[in-house]
Amino acid sequence: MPYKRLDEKVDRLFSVPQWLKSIQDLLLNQGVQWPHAEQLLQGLVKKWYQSDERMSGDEAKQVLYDELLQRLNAEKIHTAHLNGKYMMLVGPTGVGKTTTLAKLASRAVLEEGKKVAFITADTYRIAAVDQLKMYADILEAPMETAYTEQDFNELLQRFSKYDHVFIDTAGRNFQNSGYIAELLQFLKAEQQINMYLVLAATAKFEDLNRVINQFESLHVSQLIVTKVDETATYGTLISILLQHPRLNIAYMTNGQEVPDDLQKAHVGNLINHLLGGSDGQ
Ligand SMILES: Nc1nc2c(ncn2[C@@H]2O[C@H](COP(=O)(O)OP(=O)(O)OP(=O)(O)O)[C@@H](O)[C@H]2O)c(=O)[nH]1
Ligand SMILES: [Mg+2]
Repeated sequence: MPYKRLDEKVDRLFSVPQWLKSIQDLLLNQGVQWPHAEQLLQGLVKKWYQSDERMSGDEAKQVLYDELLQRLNAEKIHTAHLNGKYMMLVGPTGVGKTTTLAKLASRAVLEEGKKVAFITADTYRIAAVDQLKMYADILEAPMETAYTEQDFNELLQRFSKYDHVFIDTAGRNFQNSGYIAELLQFLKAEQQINMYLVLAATAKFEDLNRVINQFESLHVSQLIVTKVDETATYGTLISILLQHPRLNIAYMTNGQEVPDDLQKAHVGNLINHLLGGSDGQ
């Protein structure tokens, strides 16, 4: 009967595939922000219609995987090579800047036989200088403290023959606007300094977003994401990358051990973790 068929059609128009709700829950529970989740789900529903409503839940996850892989193109998350001479780590308090600096330097020395030096601009806490000095001593690398902009410039010169110079900074409350002004002073140095913004994977989306916006004037494009071992949710990170297309993740760290807990960041793995799969695809 034509009327019945029309009814069925209307029903179908307003029905959604059963897996949609569970994928929605998965994305939201993983911390993907609603606007991003909504966009991704709309894309899936469109593909479902195009498949004559035959797409299964597993197929939908594969479509989502491919979509995210394309949007977070492989260059977004890669293991950076230490090609710059001067590397400076900045970011909020306690995220793991000093520990990560030690990991990067140790890898450069132990795996590549590079000559490294350290500068710390963290004169805020006495313990901070000692912490970096301990790693420098283990690596038999020089470490100096920069108290002023002039010190800093002199140290850059002094270490100019080294393969890599790792520069540690004091973590500050990112809402303190003086902090950014202080960092800008360092960037006035003649040498090209590669700045990395260090963020913890455990932080909330709104806070990460605020930190990134706060650092906008420094034109940082490289992120280091720490404490990946302390979270089981990756959606926040995915949303951050979708929200800020200019940002790359250069490194990820997954523990306190120096130098072991420096992770190869791979976009496929990150998406697999998000979708609840295992490593690789
Ligand atoms: N679980 C875990 N802990 C980490 C990781 N990276 C660093 N930490 C720990 O986080 C704490 C703070 O690390 P620091 O390297 O001192 O952090 P920071 O950013 O230099 O801190 P401030 O200089 O005070 O701003 C230490 O207990 C580290 O061992 C990580 O990837 N996973
Ligand atoms: Mg520190």
